[in-house]
Amino acid sequence: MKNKYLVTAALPYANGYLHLGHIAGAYLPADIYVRFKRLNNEDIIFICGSDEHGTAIEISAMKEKVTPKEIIDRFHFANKEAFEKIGIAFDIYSRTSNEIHHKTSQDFFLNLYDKGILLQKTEKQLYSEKDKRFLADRFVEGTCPICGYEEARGDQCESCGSNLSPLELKNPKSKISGDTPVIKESKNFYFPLEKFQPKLEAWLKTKTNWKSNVKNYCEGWFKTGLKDRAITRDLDWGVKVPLKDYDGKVIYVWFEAPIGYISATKELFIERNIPDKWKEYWFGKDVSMIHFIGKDNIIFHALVFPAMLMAHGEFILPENVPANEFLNLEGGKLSKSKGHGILVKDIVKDFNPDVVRYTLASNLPENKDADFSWDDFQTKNNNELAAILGNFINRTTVFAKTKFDNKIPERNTNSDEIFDIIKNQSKVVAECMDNYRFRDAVNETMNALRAANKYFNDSEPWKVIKEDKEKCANIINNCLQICYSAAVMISPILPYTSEKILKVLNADKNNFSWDKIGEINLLSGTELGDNEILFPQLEIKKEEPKEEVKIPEEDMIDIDYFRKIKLRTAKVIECEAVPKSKKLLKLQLQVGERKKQIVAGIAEHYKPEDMVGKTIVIVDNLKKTKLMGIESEGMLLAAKKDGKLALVLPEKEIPDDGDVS
Ligand code: B3M
Ligand code: ZN
Repeated sequence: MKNKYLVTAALPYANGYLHLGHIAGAYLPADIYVRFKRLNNEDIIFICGSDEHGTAIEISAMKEKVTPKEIIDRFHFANKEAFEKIGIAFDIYSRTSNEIHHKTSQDFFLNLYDKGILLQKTEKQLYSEKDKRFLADRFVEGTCPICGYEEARGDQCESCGSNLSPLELKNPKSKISGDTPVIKESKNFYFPLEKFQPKLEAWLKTKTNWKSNVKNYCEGWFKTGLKDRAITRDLDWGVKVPLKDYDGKVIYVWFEAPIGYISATKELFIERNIPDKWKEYWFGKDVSMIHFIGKDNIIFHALVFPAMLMAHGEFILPENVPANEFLNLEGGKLSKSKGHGILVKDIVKDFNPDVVRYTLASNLPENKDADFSWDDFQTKNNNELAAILGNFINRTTVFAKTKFDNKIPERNTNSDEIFDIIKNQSKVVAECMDNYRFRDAVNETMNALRAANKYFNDSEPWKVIKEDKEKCANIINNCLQICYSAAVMISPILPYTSEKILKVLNADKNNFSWDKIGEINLLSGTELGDNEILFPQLEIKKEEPKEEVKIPEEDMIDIDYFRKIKLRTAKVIECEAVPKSKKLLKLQLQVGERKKQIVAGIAEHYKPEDMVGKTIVIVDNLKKTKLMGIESEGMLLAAKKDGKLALVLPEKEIPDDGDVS
């Protein structure tokens, strides 16, 4: 019998904000599972952190002209806070940029290197003389050899979806400097995954309880045949390869990121002042290690990382990898990269985090993609949380308040059938939890609460009180005991609401555990706390989709038409107000060798002295005209909206007479 749990949730990249797709994919099921196990007094640790290496982060930094450190700090802290707000209770939220992680990954790498397990291959790679570096994956752009798309990345063409290697790109260019790279040889390490296939296959055969989506996926990989994988890269940002003569190389992010689970466990127990205890979890045969992930990470957690652990020896292998499918938003895919997801940090600002958890948990993409919609969110709040759970707690406590002096009334029977119903239901829920069927767990939890409401209705305390106060006291005592059971039972899914119920019951969290469900836990005579409406009605206003603003067909011009308009830079050498005009300024311009005069309607926004010295953009070939009797030989460009006006100016210094196109 295993009696310890090591639960991990995928380390999110620290270059974007978490959205609901992430939460439904990995973190919420993991958190529900861990909270449930904690309630059963299991010895469990819950590990996560930011994945802070990889080219995506370096590219983001480059685009924003900041250091990668700035990017990872921004997103690490933002995501840590978002997790806290939505109630994901990790034991540690570490980061792979930490020293301890670099050291742990390097030691792991050296262990395999010393055993002679790693392969070395010399390969041709793109190198930029100008940038003085190799251009891995996303650091090059060029024409896709398959579809001809001109901005294909070195690892993938976004237009046709083909996987590419930088060398396949036609006309490659550095994304850093635009330089045309040359081909240079470079030596890198490979992990011999192919050799591990038989061992992995045998091991996976023993995992009869794994979800079929995960097993099928792995079997698909076995059929194609596993390939050796490069585990070092010619990059700057990452964990340095700990060997002489390997300057300028780092360990591939997907090799070191899962080792992050180990580093974070070490860090956790350093924090707890028992620095050696991490070994109990990573080496102990009595430990179940469970990796919660989204489906795009299956290969790394179900095949590559286990093979790495096998190669290293000593470490335990995962007991399960309950990967989820994807969550769609109102029909379209929720994706960080596409940027149209609902961000965790935003939704928890506007709504009760438990309602978010509940909506996601009751509809997790466990076996197939699922959908999040605001309609569903509102329905879940109003018709389930408020109508079933909120209603039961509220009607019970209000009854006690008005009829029993806001105290838990005395009971004079031991138990009642309703306790058996609730206890049985807790067993059904536990069975779902143990088997990673969290949607079912939510549904069965609600069934327990439906039974509780039915008990209240069938017992008719509002009638009984008129005839037999003692009997009514029993009913209400029962209902309050069930409120306590409900607080325990919902706590993995709705941790904030559970706390609120305990407050209303004036009960503390001592002895809070799963086996208390369906028992008598509250003392008669206890004064109740203030009641509160747990789930106020929600009415989410829908934004009407705006009609796409289109330029009318008859307004469209072709390129030849546009080319006739000669736009040029010009320098303002003199400027004065036009007498008797509020709007007009007269400008003298230098356009290369030429001088010209224009009259422009900008006097309400610019003073003459502001204009002198500016390089502006003009329509140079406009026919002469007169404004208030003054000749104007062109027109300057300015943007105008809502009463504001701003000149269109070149973004950096440029001589006059420059062609603008
Ligand atoms: N950072 C990928 C992701 O966020 C990756 C997971 C690492 S888990 C070791 O989807
Ligand atoms: Zn393509």
